[in-house]
Amino acid sequence: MSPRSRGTWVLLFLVIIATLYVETSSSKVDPFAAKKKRMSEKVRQMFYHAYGNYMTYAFPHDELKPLTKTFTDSLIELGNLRLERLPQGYNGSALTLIESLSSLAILGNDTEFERAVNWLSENLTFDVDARINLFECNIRVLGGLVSAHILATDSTNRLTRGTYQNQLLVLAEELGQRLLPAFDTPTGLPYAWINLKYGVMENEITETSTSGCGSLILEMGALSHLTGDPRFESAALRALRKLWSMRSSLNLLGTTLDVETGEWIEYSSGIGAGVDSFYEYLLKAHILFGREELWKMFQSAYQAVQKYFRHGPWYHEADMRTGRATYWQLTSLQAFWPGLQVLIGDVAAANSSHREFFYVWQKFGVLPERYLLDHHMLHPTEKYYPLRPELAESTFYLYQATKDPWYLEVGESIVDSLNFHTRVEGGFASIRDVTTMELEDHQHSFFLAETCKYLYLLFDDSFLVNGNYVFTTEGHPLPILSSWHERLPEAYIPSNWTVVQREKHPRRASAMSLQICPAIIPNCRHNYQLLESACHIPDARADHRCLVDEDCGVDSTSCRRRLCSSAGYCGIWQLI
Ligand code: DMJ
Repeated sequence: MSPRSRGTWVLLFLVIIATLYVETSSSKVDPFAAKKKRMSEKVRQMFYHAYGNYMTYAFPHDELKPLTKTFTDSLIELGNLRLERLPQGYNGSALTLIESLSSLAILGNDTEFERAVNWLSENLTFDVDARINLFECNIRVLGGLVSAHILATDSTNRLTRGTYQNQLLVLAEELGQRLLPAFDTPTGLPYAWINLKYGVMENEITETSTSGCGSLILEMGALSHLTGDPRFESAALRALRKLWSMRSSLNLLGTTLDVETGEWIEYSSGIGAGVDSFYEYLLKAHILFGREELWKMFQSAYQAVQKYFRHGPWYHEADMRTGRATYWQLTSLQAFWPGLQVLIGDVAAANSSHREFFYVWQKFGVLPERYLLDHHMLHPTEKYYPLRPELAESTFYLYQATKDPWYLEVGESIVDSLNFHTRVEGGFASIRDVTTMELEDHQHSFFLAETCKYLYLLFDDSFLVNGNYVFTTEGHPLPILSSWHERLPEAYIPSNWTVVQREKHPRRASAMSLQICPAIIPNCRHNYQLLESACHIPDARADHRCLVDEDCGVDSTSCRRRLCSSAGYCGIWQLI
């Protein structure tokens, strides 16, 4: 062999060794890297299929009708089941584009993000005769704008090429000012409806929901911090405090109330429709703004939920006055709850509920809107699935907390179902009836803001290395900044991160866990890993007996996990 060809062979050999080294070392870092790459690519395609069709057939109207390839100006319909008093002159506010901004940022699409920001800056106006739902407009439009403004000005991103001059914040502030008159009630509880041009209409409906009053603080608070105008945060905080003061002696709230009298209208409530994001915002606003007061409210509210609504892994509804069960129903919206539990470190409880929701997803192919647990049947009129994100959201949080690859399987199954059942040529269509899989001509904006985003983040969380974010109830990220905090929660101080035994690498503690229990209990009879829990839940009721260990929570005095005995009672293992 000539020296030259010997040299070629040596070079080839070295290349092969180097390639093998790179492959094995990267698979050591993450053995699921290839799957994640494939799946994140698939979700990216889904997002662009939904987005591209919206831009082609519906923009600048609000939402896409994917079957007929046309549009709906649905901002004025959201939350309005009776569709009464719809103004004729409203032509949409590019709702889906606004909702897509933070997803475009997460996907790293700087060009499209900038194009969208420029269009909105030049064309969007809120001086329109549109009677909108305060809650929906706040989480979708205000949240979308505020989050995108922060992302556009974040120096770690390069989403706009020096052309950005706070235009989104100007729009957000204008919208915030138009929303403020809704809070002008004797109680401080806001009207559910307000006309963007004319304010609260004469003889406006005075009924609103708990989430309608209690899920404004993230967006309004962020707006105050960004503009220096305290009115937005004060209005939202006043409403939240008033709402909390209306709780029963059991620390339960109802579902609907009258904003003028401050009286409850619907006393039954759960963790689903009309209430869900109230719980979510107590915790997330505490994380974002560091308000101790909100953490205390959340703790009491969370314990009451676990005590009065929980039945094993399921959650039913109960009367706020007596705690007695009212409706035994699983609803699609409840599936966000495990994600919230992850944020407080109640991972075991989150996992067991999440498994049940996924079981129902698998049974029907998607999550039906309402399932009657006591009759083992679908609700006769709520058999639909409007592309909701909640199960994907909880799957994302659980994977972040555990890195258990099973959640990647769940995510893949959700992606496959969505593509199989809901993808059409003109976008993604809602399902009208999960028993027949008949489609409905509507692609909700939250499919782009949340469903695609959480699925993408499940498989590719590189966006999160830029910093810590709180995701609003509509999936818009808001960064956790020390300057927005009255005091930084201890869990965010790196020197306070706990090290969990049997893990080589330090793991960041969950947001709240350090306030409650240490993560390691030495000398346990069984060497199981202790999952820290923020709340220590006593048995739900006298007759409640456990089925699995996860039903038992953590003992509040010893901070040790309780286990379920074979006779069905919760207890603590004795030390030996
Ligand atoms: C979203 O608009 C928000 O998540 C809201 O809090 C309730 N659910 C829808 C999507 O299902």
